[in-house]
Amino acid sequence: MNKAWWKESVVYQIYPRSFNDSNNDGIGDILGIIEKLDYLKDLGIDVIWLSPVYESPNDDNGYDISNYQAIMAEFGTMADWNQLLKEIHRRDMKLMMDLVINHSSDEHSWFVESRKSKENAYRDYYIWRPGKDGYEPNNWESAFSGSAWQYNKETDDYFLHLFSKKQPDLNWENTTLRKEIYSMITWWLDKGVDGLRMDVINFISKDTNFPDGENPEGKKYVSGAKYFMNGPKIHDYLQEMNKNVLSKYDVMTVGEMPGATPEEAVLYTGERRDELNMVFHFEHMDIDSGFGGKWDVKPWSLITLKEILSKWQYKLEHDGWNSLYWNNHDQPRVVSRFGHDDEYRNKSAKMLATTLHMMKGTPYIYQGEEIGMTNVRFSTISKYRDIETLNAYKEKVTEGWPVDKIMQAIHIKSRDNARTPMQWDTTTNAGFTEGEPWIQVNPNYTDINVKQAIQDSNSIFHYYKQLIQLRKKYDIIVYGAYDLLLEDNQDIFAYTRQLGSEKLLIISNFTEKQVAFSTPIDVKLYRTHKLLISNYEATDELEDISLQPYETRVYYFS
Ligand code: TEU
Ligand code: CA
Repeated sequence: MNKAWWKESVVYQIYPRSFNDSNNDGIGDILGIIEKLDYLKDLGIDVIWLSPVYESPNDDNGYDISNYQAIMAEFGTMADWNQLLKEIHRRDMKLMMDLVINHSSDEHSWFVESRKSKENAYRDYYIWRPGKDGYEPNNWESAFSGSAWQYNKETDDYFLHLFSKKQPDLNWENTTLRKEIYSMITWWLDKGVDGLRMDVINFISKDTNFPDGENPEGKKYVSGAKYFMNGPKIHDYLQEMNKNVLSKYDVMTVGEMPGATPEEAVLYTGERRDELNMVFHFEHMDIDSGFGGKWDVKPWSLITLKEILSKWQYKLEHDGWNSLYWNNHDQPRVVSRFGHDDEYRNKSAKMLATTLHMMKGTPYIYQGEEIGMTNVRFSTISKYRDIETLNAYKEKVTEGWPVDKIMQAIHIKSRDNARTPMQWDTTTNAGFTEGEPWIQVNPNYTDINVKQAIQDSNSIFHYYKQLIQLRKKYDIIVYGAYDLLLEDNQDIFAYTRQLGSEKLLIISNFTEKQVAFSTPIDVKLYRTHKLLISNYEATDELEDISLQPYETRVYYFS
């Protein structure tokens, strides 16, 4: 396996709106990020992934871009951004920008033109289809509820929007559009950007026949995923982008890919494929969703979680590369989801971090994860801001769900769980802003905040720091081969890593019970073994262990 800096890096995701507000207008901004760079450097971060900071009407908090080469006024200016890049580089860190090129905002000048007339020069930059018998061109549902098609009066036809109706999908079939996108990316890379995270990039190639999605239950709208996820020309487009742009720079790339399988990931990230470095898959994020989708919350099982993560580890062992994440701006907080966010918050956050960071792949930490921030439970829908949550609420009310049941699902799954302001200290609004925050702070900030975490040597923050330092010290953490142990055990997630004659053993208790663990490794085969890290007082001794609630341990053998 070839070595690469992006395989050895740890990435930290910033959601700018909620990170740090420098001018007290209630909205996080670029100067606010600069104020916190020393904090990130201290944590040991190599790369910062910045969620979109481009000009946007904020229908979907910046994932609806109206100008790819300008900075959103609420976040600052291009001069601020230049300064940010300089300050990041000065600290020997790197910057990864978010690239949202499956769709733009409907306020982008391309779309403003495109919708004017069928003869417009920009017409073909978007996906237009005539209606069928007075209805939408097909039965596809938007990710944010309702039809994926929106009627346009001026031209008496419909445009496709897989997300909100203010996010029209770009038409990648159009060569001129692709060239415009490539030159835009080149422009940013020439400014010195080090990495790109590509939003729903495996959606850019659609089946141009736009067939109806299967609809056995006779619903109004259904998923059309089969016809746009990993679509017919996706690899051609990525290889073209790589050849024309990416290959000319030393740039790290990660494609966000809902619905990608590990088999496809090998095609997207294989060493000789010349497409991307790694992908974000969603298989482990779907284990608590029923057939009804994300809001149909169901209990998850550790066996399934182990099965999924292990499958990805095995399938990408020889070719391709994994990304590792528990959290991002679209997902509930992991300590609330797969851990215990009350009595065992500290223990379970460390356990989850260990389980993930000791796997093979590039780890991503989402802001606040390193201090164990939790889900929020706003009592009324009026406190929520996320378009997906708000649309789902309306839809479920119409479908006749009781409000209690809807709110319960929102408390567990809403994207706003990840979007409450970063908790810096115990002052008003957690030190995020002195103004009125755009979304309320989680009231638990008085206990859970960065200031406290830095002072407490036993904090989740210091533990993350240690995990990152271990990765820098031991090659085996980056490059060792993964092997799952105790596959049928419902309480323990245990695995090994192997590099030459070295071995790592990772043991995590996912329950609040004590559980027995006896090591399957023949200790006598090794000269020495030692405990590298754990979240309880533990010794080097590893015969017949009784694991405490949410206990985790990593042993190193050589
Ligand atoms: O998300 C892609 C995506 O598939 C979302 O539907 C995501 O899975 C969902 O929010 C979870 O419920 C990306 C961005 O990360 C997200 O913030 C954007 O809203 C979306 O694309 C559209 O740009
Ligand atoms: Ca601000």
